[in-house]
Amino acid sequence: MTSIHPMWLTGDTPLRGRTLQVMGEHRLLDSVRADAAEHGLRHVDDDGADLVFVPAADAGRFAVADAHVDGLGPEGFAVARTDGRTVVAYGGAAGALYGWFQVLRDAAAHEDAPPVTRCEPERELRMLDHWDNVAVHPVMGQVERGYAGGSIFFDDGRVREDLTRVERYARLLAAIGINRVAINNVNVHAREARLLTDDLPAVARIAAALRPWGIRLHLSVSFASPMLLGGMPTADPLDAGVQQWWDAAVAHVYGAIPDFGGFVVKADSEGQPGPFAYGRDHADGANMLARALAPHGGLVHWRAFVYNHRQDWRDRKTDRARAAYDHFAPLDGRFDDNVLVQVKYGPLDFQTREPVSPVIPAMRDTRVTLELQVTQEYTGHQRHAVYLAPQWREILDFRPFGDDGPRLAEVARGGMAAVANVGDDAYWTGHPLAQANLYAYGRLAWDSTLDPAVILDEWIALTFGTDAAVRRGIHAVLDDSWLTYEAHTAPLGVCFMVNPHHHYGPSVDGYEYSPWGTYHFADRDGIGVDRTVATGTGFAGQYPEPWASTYESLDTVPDELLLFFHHVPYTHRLHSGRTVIQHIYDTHFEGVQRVEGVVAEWAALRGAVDDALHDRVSERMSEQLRSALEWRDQINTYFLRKSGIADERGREIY
Ligand code: GCW
Repeated sequence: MTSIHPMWLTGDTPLRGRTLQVMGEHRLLDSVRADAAEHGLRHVDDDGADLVFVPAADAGRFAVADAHVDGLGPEGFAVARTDGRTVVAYGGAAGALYGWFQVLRDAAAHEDAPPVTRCEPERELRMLDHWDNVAVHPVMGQVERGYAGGSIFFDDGRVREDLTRVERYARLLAAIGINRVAINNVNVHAREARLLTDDLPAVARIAAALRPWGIRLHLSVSFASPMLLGGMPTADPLDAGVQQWWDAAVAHVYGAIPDFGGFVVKADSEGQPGPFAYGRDHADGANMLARALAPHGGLVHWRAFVYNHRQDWRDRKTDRARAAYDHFAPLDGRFDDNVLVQVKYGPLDFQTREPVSPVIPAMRDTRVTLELQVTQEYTGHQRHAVYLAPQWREILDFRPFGDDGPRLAEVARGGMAAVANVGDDAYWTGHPLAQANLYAYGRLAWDSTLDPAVILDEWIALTFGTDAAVRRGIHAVLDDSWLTYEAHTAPLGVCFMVNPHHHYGPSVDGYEYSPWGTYHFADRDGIGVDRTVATGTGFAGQYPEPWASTYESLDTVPDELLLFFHHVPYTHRLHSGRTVIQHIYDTHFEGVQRVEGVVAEWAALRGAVDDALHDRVSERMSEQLRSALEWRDQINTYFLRKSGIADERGREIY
């Protein structure tokens, strides 16, 4: 194995040399003991240790007040600091594990921690989905939308023999509270389908590498498995033979992996098989799998990413943004309890800026899982430094029913999932700073109210230590990076404008005459997609109030989403006071200037961080700057030529 540059939890902590006592018996407590030993703590067997882990029920013995531990759930913990001693009272063994990582976080920060920290995850399901292929796919490679090398699980057609890297990964994930990992791509090709059957012994080895860190393994499966693997003539979910096939397959999986998490399914989507072929709907399909899994405690994550990807661009009625709602909202209430309908945060596809998907508030009687994308498919392929936590916070903070209603984080009751961004790259994520996104995702899945800047502080301290210049510099690079990326790419929520297939770099009309349903309709007079109820596709009407009216009207639609909802003339004036065309020019010039500033900030950190890491980031940054210029010039030129309206400030456009 090539050397791995660790992510967080790398450095020495001031805990080295301290004594530790862990009370209780459980394999997760053994993990705490082993990890603490690795961090230089010394185990002792008396009550005098510096750091004590104790079941909540016995915490009184260490003078921890009942109020701090009352009702702690299985993953909850309280850290109490008294007289130079730290006591972690845990609800269950997983709570001890998460408590240990809290202690490490606090130690890395070198700041005075509060006397008591009580912590429980906001949601039970905190998942990462890998889009890793077993065999190298001719177009998509080893990892679909992966920008960090090969897969840590698979190598050219098989599960890796050496899973040391997976063990390290699992520990890093435990440190951010992730407890479920789906190991393979939702596009399940013929080779990958066999993970469910022939490969079970090897999959069980991966599960064994994840288990010590409290992580359950999930598999993406093909809906057509009974045909692909079982030689059956059909995969009809209402067919008794098909149901029996799944029952047996699932029983087999649990024989090999007793704590198996369940299935992730992409059905009737972008060419994947599904229930539509048999005239059945998605509830029929999902429930059939759910019933096979239920006796074993397994779950089905059933994706709502269903739309017509063979659309005719001439047809202005069909709107891809509407599709998930049209398919799924009518099924609300019909899904079994162990089905989670997994919905991408926006109605299209992980764009830099989209409104929140209306499917999530529409399905009040369904456990909806919010799906985010950590891998930077549409945000610069881990060549651009783009910190996504601010975007995720906006999504999580969205109140679908208005100011008095709950946040999206509460409405999506089925937990959180996100597409992973790591690979076998020496820095795990290609761009070393992209590690911050993985870190932030885990922390927000645990507590969606954490401040992105505070999360970044944690990551910096755990990864680089407490040097103030490093901390300031990385904040300068990352804090506003999402808005910077938005500034120099597709304007005002219009989406796409990327190169087809790989999705990197500008191509204003790349998808304009394609079957994928992602259009912007720019002509000489204006741009944008009319999704109003009054004159457009009606998508705005899929929202509950107040949003349906807010998005419907030009008077109230937020500037950043204007072109997602409306087709307007270039001379239309935004709430900001600028015209659309001037906004396009200004933001693209500003965006590039901001990237130039970021490059300078990073250059100033030479010598303050490891040289090789500095080189890697610098190399990515030259590409980020080149790419930002390319975006600026193509977008500005395109709209100058279309509109014939000059830049008020007379800057150079081609
Ligand atoms: O974002 C798109 C990607 C596909 C992906 C699909 C999905 C796994 O371009 O590569 O397929 O979404 O989410 O299923």
